[in-house]
Amino acid sequence: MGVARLDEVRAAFLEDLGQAGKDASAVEAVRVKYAGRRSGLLLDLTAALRDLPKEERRDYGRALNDLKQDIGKCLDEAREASISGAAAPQDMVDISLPGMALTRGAEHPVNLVRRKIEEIFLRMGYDVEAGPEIEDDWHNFEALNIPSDHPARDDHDTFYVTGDRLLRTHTSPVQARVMENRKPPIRIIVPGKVYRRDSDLRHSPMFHQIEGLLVDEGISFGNLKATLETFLHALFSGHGVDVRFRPSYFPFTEPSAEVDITCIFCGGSGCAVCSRSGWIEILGSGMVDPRVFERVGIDSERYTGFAFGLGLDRVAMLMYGIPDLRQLFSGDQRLTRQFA
Ligand code: 2U9
Repeated sequence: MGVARLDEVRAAFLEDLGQAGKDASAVEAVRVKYAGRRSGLLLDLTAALRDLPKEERRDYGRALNDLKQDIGKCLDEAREASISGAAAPQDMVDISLPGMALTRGAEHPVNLVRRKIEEIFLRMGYDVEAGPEIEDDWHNFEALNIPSDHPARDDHDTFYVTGDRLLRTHTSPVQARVMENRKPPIRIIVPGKVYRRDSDLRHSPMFHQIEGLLVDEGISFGNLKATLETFLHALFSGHGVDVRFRPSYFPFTEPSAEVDITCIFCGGSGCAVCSRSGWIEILGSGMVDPRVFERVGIDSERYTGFAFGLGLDRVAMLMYGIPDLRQLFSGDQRLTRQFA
């Protein structure tokens, strides 16, 4: 016994550890043999301290502490090397396994509806236009004859960015911009995202609209009716819907009309979807108010026009029988795959 014995143990330990290499279980066995809490060799060496003559104890104790520290350090290093070296099971790549399949996505129902509508209007000679989602007060409200005390302009209803910048609350500012920059005849539809501070079962702070505008000489409410009837018959072609117009009010159109179709679920006899009325509201529309023409620099004596708007999300829900608006924005492929 004595310091010489410690040197022997140090040599044996290094020999054993060298043998264990990067094999994690062999390193663990070496740990148990030397530093095991119940029967490790270091315990015996510590117990031996008591039997030594007093004059040897100091040197022995110091050497023993050094040995303990060295063994601990070597074991830690060996353990780390064995984990990264031999690769833990979860890190192993079995290159013989088949690869991970990429799932095929499907077009979102809102985009399916948007494209159906675009195709119908493209056939009628309309262009598809787009514009900024961050708008200024003029194009979103002022140009459209929306008065300064209108609730839509309130902080509660509109997301303001800075100063007079805001997230557009409808796609109408795109039509205003087109009219500022182009002479009639104008025939456009404008699909896009719009933003309102509204969130519940039927409202989402971001939703999708498509609006249309036709401006030319001699355009009448008769042209509005014929265009929207043609459009709705094409969109709901399998359902043979009837179309009706009800008087309404919008700041940017005069006269204005809401447009209903016979319920596509009950055919007009009345059900839960149409609240037993037999009709489903589908569009807003009207003749462009002359004040709007004047604001965007179009001669309202010479030109007349009509405009309309509808919510794409609502139409997608109706057309595909989606009961909850939030499913449209869930990012869940189980929804989209159903309509592929
Ligand atoms: C200009 C002039 C007139 C666009 C119109 C509607 C009627 C309408 C709603 C339908 C459901 C919005 O998504 S919704 O909440 N829209 O009822 N929109 S007329 O009229 C315009 C647009 C631009 C320059």
